[in-house]
Amino acid sequence: MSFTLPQLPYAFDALEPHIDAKTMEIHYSKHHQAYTTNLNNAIEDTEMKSKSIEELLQSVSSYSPAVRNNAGGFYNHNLFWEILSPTPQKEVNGILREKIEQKWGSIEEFKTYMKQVSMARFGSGWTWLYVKYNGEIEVTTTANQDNPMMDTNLTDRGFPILGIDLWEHAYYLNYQNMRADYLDALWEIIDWKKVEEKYAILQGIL
Ligand code: MN3
Repeated sequence: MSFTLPQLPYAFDALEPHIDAKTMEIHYSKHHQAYTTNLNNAIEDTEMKSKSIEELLQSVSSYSPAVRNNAGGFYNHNLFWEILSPTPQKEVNGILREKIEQKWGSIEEFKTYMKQVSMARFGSGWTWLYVKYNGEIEVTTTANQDNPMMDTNLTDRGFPILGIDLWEHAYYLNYQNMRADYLDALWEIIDWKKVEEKYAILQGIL
């Protein structure tokens, strides 16, 4: 099958002032579209066309760098748009809250740790809250368009439930070099309801 750019679930200007309309428009209709198109081109006329995006990522070490980069870019941005909202649930609730508090002490300490990890990523990449195969939650950062599902990732594998895009294309128009300000602003539009839903689905699988 071919992969299709998903509909953005809100207008380009819906996340202002935290993410400006022009950044959203370029990020979605140029960058995300390009990952989607390039992924489809890379798998055309191959056996990869019969695989889901998750299957491609979980065996990505067998494929070309074009598949790795564009399958990652396609999947990562799908997740990113999904967990952002103009009307987010800003509080973390339920079992995910308990697990975060157990591991990092408090939601604030968790956010501080996410920021620290994100600031330490040199160049482009992502920071993830993800669920390991043993069911534990963890935070990691990956380079480029990699993510924890990829089998190139030897120590940190699992399923992402929250991803933060650290590429300059995600924030440069509004924040220039101020990655820290962008990271702080994201908590205003991250919808924990969506993250909790993803966590709950994995609870049923793992
Ligand atoms: Mn991006």
